[in-house]
Amino acid sequence: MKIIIVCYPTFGGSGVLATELGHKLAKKNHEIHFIAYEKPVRLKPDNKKVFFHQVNVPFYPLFNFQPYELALSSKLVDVCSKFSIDLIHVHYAIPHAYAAYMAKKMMISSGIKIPLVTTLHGTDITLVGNHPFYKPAVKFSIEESDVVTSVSESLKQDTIDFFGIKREIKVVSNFVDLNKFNSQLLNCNIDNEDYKVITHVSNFRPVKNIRGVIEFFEKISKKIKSRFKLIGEGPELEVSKQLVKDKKIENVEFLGNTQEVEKELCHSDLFILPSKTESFGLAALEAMASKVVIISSDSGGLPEVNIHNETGFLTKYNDIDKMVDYAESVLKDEDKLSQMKENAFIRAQKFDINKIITNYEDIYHSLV
Ligand code: GMT
Repeated sequence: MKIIIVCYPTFGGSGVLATELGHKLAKKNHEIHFIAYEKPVRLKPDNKKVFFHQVNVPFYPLFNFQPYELALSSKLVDVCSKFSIDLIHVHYAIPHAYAAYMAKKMMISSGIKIPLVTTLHGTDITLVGNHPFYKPAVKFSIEESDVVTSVSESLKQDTIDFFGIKREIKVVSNFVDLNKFNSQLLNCNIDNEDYKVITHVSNFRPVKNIRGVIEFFEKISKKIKSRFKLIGEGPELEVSKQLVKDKKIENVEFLGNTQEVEKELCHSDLFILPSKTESFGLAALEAMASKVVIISSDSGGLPEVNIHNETGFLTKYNDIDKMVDYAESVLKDEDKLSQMKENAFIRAQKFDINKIITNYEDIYHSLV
């Protein structure tokens, strides 16, 4: 099948998931055309079945805001006709689903009918999408897509509640490529020093509760000899670095964006994700695939991924003291730590890309 994937090209979860989906589909012999404003960060040029088409928005001084949706829908029409595309799959509703709806309409008038699949990822519904400035357009494009998927049951429910959507929404969870996170295949040398490694991965947006992340390490490092690795970049990165400096917290490393998060996770014991809202928590799933215990808030779809007392611990939002207590209990007990690490990996297998991808392929086949 010839499929267009529209996504954000950044390190954010939706872009990462869309790119990994495209790679896997290409390995299964589909022809994949990525469309974005830049080359997606995880896009690998190693498959002849993968193409990238950049959306350019020419600057014109009359426009206060350059019309990205317009350029995207024109690019969609162009790529569909040049490559005889079978289906468009957009990731993140704003503005991708809206632009794709317009492209579809434009093509119908030339006798071309292309189905549209929209995958909802999280903040497009829980934070940005339901703002009154966007809500009618987001609701409309959800209702007009041929199939809508959401990455968790929780996000599906939020979509129904926030937008009053009555149409079917299929849940297709986030997935992980287990081979990529296999410490043996990665030749991961775990040193036997007597400190524990704690990791956080995110795009440092306010929703990730970075202050909570730092407070957690400040407190746990007073109880357990540990090191902290923070991976990613975003609006709260500089504030976080300053906070660590001001509080004189030691053994903290900010690693920035990395293409090889697996090489950091394979040395980790614990992963901290105290987000205010999290539709699924792909970063936590990738940590679980690396046999890392998760301490997270119980918001959104996190309880569908991290199982309390089994793969890690869940607390109410911003209950950092409770998170520290749980972390201490597991980091002090080697048997419990190895059991929970193993449990995390077993749970991650439920979200193996090879299982989940067939759900998307079934959807595509039902439409084409
Ligand atoms: O985590 C982010 O802030 C990025 C965001 C995105 O859409 O790029 O991630 C969302 O989508 C991921 C992939 O489906 C989910 O695993 C994340 O939980 C979700 N983030 C939030 O809901 C905050």
